[in-house]
Amino acid sequence: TAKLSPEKLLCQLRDRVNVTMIQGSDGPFGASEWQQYLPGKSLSETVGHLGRCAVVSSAGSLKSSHLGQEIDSHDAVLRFNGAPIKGFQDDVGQKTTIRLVNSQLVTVEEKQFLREALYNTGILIVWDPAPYHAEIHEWYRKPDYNFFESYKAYRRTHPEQPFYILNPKMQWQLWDILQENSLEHIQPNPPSSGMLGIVIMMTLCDEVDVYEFLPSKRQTDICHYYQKFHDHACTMGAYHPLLFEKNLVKHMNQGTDEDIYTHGKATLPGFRKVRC
Ligand code: NCC
Repeated sequence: TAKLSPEKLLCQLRDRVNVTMIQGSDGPFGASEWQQYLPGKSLSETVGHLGRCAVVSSAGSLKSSHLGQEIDSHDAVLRFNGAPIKGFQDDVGQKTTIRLVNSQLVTVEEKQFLREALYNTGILIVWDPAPYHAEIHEWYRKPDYNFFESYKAYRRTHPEQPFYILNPKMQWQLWDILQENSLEHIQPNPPSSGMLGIVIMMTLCDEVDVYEFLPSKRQTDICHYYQKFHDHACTMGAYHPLLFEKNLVKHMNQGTDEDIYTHGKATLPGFRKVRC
């Protein structure tokens, strides 16, 4: 199928991608043992009405960007996985409102996850690469990474910190739109944390500035701003359909190409501001 106009695409995202967090009413999570763990308030109640928001990718191209002040000037900042702030404030800022983590980190890196102070700031959201359009029950029995016990352990030690589980339906609703707007077949793997975080912020904020998701002139094979590791796939994608995600964001960008080139910055409207 042909690509939709940016306006139509924004409407599709707004109307077809249901950004919800797991609640007690979601099948197996209604069991009494879960009641004490899931946050009482919804995510939008917890964050309130947000104006300008920033999404900070973990790309190596953030290094020496000096974007810290600009990023912190936003009402809310979303970061990913283990992306640190300490020692990198000048480039990535120091505000963290939401941290989106994948279920691999919560299980495989459980020790660090439960111990490191990095995770204790802001609101946590975990997501898991569930099977394509699986029912909640099916996913619950067979998550990609069984992070549920680790989630509970974290909730027991940090009961006051809001910590949500993303409803996995969202990632496949988003994937369907990615596929429909690409001329090639996309690998049937869920979108990256980056793309999920962008859409989450579009539901919460009036405007979303995304940093170094579309790479700037600082583009590099260095995977993360906080590590020495080189891998081209970090920017272009291997498991995740990252290239298609980036094309979609480029297509919807309301900022200038100059802002992408110099600041790695793309600007997207919040869904509240989209008229269909
Ligand atoms: O690397 P990762 O992602 O934590 O990065 C977060 C998001 O930033 C964007 N990004 C990152 C690097 C780069 N050079 N360019 C980018 O655009 C992407 O949108 C990315 O999603 C993930 O998506 O959850 C991912 O997580 C890591 C890893 O699991 C976590 O960092 C925890 O250690 C994955 N790496 C591996 O499994 C080895 C990565 O594939 C995806």
